[in-house]
Amino acid sequence: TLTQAEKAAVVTIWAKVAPQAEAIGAESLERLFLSYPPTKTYFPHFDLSQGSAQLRGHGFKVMNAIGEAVKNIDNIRGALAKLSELHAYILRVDPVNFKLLSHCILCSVAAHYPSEFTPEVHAAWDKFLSSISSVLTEKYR
Ligand code: ZNH
Repeated sequence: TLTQAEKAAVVTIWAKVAPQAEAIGAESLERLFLSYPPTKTYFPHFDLSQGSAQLRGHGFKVMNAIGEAVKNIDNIRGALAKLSELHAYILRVDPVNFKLLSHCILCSVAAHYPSEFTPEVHAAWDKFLSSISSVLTEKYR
């Protein structure tokens, strides 16, 4: 669980990211697909070319879900319950991929907000993304 200071750091950096959610989300997906090509197999029905409408739309949805988790930082499990079921029972995304996407989101945020991205913010955001990944993969069996 996140400390009060970590929660505060997450909320602060999210305030910067939120208005750019679509751009940051799409960039994170581009980084994911370029650095870890096997992840593309989950999106056979998508146009994955840079800046495509589907990439931007999906990037926005992913970042929006992260925004819900920020708003409900004391109850991430409750906030993402539906998404957790979707990923476990329907999409069946291999849990290792959550670490890869989290890393790519971390890189996008760092690249866009270098001066805000202190070691403390880095650590807090990393821990927060891990909590989200745990929630989204906990229903697997
Ligand atoms: Zn996921 C979907 C979020 C991860 C794959 N996703 C999705 C959505 C969301 C999300 C919000 C939408 C839903 C609806 O529509 O209802 N994810 C998310 C998050 C995360 C994730 C937050 C983390 C952080 N995913 C992921 C991964 C993968 C995925 C890692 C692989 C690689 N997803 C996916 C898919 C889908 C989704 C495939 C479906 C898409 C379409 O549209 O089709």
